[in-house]
Amino acid sequence: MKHAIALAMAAAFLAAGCKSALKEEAKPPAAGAAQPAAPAGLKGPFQADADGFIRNWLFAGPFPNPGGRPQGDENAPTACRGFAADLLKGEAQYVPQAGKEVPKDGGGKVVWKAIVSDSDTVDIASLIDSTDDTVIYAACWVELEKDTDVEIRVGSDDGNKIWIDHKPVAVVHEHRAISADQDVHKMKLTAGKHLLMIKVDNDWGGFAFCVRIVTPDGKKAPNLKIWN
Ligand SMILES: [Ca+2]
Repeated sequence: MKHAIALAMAAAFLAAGCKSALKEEAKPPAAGAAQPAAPAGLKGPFQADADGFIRNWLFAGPFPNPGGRPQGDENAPTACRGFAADLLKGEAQYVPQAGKEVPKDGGGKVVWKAIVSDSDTVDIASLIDSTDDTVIYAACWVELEKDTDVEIRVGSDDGNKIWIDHKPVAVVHEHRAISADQDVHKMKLTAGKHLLMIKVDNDWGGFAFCVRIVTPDGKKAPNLKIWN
């Protein structure tokens, strides 16, 4: 069955003064959808924090993201070519792993590494030297003991794309400051490990993301374990 793509543009963001906003929400994966096999050697299990925020991640970046919004003109169209490009040469099928190398176009490479954030929000700017016009990937394995209705709640500065078990969940191409729960993705996750991958882009200034996994009442998902 084809996934319905919902496009929510303009009005809310224009009202909020954010002139370049695009949100696309894909239908979330159904319960029982195929889960990719977790590679051997994952580290964990780690606990999400008390509010369900994930602090243990695999991280790869920075990659170039040229063509962002020209400074001083918030109505200008954005290009953000790194955000648009598939820098992993197969994002939707990609299985990240600590130590895995990603060749960069034009030479050089980025190596996936395990990181731990000391707060709810992963401050990407503290992890890399070059933050303007760049994009990064982060990923982890989320394990649940039993089938659970969850909300994956995301915040990002600036935009993000997110995949669960290789399936696109949302594309949020906004230039914005971060706050918790900016995007809420409702889905049922089956028992076992699920691969969560997020791509975050930055035009300029702050560069950060946060992801938490909660039940529909906003409480940390029960028996949630994180692997990287
Ligand atoms: Ca920013």
